[in-house]
Amino acid sequence: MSTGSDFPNLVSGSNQQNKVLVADDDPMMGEFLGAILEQIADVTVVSSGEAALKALETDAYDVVLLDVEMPGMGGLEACKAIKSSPDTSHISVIIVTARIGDKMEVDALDLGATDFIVKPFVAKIVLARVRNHLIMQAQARQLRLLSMSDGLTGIANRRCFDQTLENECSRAARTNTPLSLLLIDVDRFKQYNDHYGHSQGDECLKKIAKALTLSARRAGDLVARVGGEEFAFIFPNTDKDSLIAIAQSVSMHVSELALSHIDGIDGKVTISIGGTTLDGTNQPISGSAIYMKADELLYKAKEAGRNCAVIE
Ligand code: GH3
Ligand code: MG
Repeated sequence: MSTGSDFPNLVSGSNQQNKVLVADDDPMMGEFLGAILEQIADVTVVSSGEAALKALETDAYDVVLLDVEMPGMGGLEACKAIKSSPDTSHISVIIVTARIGDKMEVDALDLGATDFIVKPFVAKIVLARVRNHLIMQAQARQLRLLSMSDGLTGIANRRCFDQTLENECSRAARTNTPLSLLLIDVDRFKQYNDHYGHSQGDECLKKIAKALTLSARRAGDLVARVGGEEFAFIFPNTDKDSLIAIAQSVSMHVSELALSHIDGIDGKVTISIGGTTLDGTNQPISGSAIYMKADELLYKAKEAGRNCAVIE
């Protein structure tokens, strides 16, 4: 039997991230599948469709194995629920059944199931199938990560920022909580490039990005590179007073870099900041509208002489 010992390298360098959920009402079957799959993943075994959906609410899984016939919610119904929720639709669902037939197969595939395992099964085939799905999930995860990160600095990119901002605007309106945004633009960066060269300009942007990440401290905070020398923060559940304090810390972290700039203000690389807050009682607003507002305030900071923040 393959032990899957070469698997961690194939997928992610560690099998920590590979999580499999098994739902089977037969405790022996659940235990057996768990023992097989433990070789390649962290496995959780539950005994119903309802328990599987509950587990998915609190933990992220890559692959879910669902027995078809379970008391209450069966595997096909659970598969439908998993595939119709945007939070879980990316998960590979494998239907485990003793009664495979054309109709069952078509129904399950129509519901979004990715594969079948037919009972009685051969352990090494189960292992190989689940391993292949875990590899595909790891590749998809890698692609999602790449599509959301900025190639130069490694922080989030504009696409990630725009999506997150729309989601957070909706959430702020739904939950009546404040939402704050900061836009940051490096001052006189064209002169920096002209004097020090483009590749040193790139290094400067990388250092600034790293310094900015020090101010994105809470789990929901996001910092992104949204343009050439423009960065932006999203701070969910953050009011204006907090935003003002954060803007000060952002400026402080950049000035602590003490990057020389021959044409810069006081001979250093500086930034200008525009920031705004939705106070939680506003009407719902789109991401692009709050972004435009912050951009206007950033423009005011530039007009005010640069190296300052305008927060309204
Ligand atoms: P201001 O203070 O008004 O912001 O002036 P600025 O010179 O920073 O602004 P401007 O928009 O005139 O120039 C931005 C410069 O940023 C020009 C562009 O070459 C540079 N830039 C944009 N993206 C990159 C990048 O990825 N790497 C480097 N090195 N430079 C970049
Ligand atoms: Mg600039």
